[in-house]
Amino acid sequence: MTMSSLKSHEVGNIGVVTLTRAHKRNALDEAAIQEIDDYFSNVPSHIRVIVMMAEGEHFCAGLDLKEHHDLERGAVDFLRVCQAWHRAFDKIQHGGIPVIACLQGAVVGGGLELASAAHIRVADSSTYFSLPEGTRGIFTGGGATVRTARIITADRMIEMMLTGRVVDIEEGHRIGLAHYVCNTPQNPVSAKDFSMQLAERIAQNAYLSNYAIVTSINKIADMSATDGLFAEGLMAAVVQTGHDVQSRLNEFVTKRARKVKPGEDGIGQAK
Ligand code: 1HE
Repeated sequence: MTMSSLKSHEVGNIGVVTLTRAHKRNALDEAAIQEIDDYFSNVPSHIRVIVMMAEGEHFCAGLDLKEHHDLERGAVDFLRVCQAWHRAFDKIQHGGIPVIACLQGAVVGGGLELASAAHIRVADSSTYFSLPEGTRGIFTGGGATVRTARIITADRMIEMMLTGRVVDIEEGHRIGLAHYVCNTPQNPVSAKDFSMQLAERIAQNAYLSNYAIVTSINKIADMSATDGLFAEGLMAAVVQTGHDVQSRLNEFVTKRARKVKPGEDGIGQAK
C-alpha cells in the first residue's frame, strides 16, 4: 500500500512500513500522522511483527516545522495535533503486535517520540538522537515525556531538552535509545537486514506471548504493585492456555528445545 508519506508491504507474516518523505527528512506533518494511525489501525490479522523503517539518510526529523510555521496554530489547535500523535503512537505501542524501529541518521524531536513507541530499536551506526524542542520554542507533544523519559529516565531527558545537544550512537546505545547497533566492525550486518532477522525470530514466539509482552508490561508499569501483580497473573493465565503451549513444553521435556546458554541465542554481536 502506498500513501503520501508512507508505504507498506509484507514479507510473509512480517509487515514492513516505511516513511517515504525523505526529501523532507521524513518530517511528520498532519497527513503523515494520520497515515501512521491508519496503518496501525488496520494491520492484517496474519501479521505477527512489524518493522518500521525510513527512506533516505535520516529516520525522522520530527514535527513538520514548516507546516507548523505556516498554520500558526493556536493552543487548542496544537493540543489537537498532540492528541492525534498520541492516538497514532499508542496504536504502535499498545496494538498487541511487536514493532521494531529501524533507525538511521537523525532521530530527533518527534522522530525520537516515534521511535520510543516501538518495542525494539535497531540503529545503523549513523544514528543520532536529539530533543531540540527548546531551541525551536516548542515542547515535546508526541509522547516523549512518557515514553522517552521511561527509557532514558526523566533526569536525562530534562538535560537533553535543556541543552538540545546531539546524543551520538554510542551514548544512545548505552542509555537505551538503541537496543542494537549495526553496520559496525563487530556487527557488519545492515540495520534493515538485522531488523528483518529479529522480526523473523520474534514471529516464531507464541502469538499470545508476544501479545502479552507488548501490551501488558508497559501497562503494568503504570499500575500499583498490587494491581500489577494481579494483572500479571491474569495475563499469564490467559497465555498459559494458548494452543501451542503444550507442544512447546513437550519440545523441552523431550530434550529437543534450544538451551538458554551464552553464545547460543543466535542474536550475534549487535547487543
Ligand atoms: C524539514 C524538517 C522539519 C528537514 N520540518 N521540514 N525537528 C528539528 O528541529 C530538526 C530539523 N531538521 C534538521 O535539523 C535537519 O533538516 C536534519 C539534521 C534532520 C537533516 O539535515 P540535512 O542537511 O540532511 O537536510 P536539510 O537541508 O536541513 O533539509 C532538507 C529538506 O527537509 C529541507 O526542505 P527544502 O524544501 O528546503 O528542501 C528542510 O526544510 C526539510 N526539513 N527537517 C519541516 N522538521 C509533536 S511535537 C514534536 C516536536 C518536534 O519534533 S521538534 C523537532 C523538530
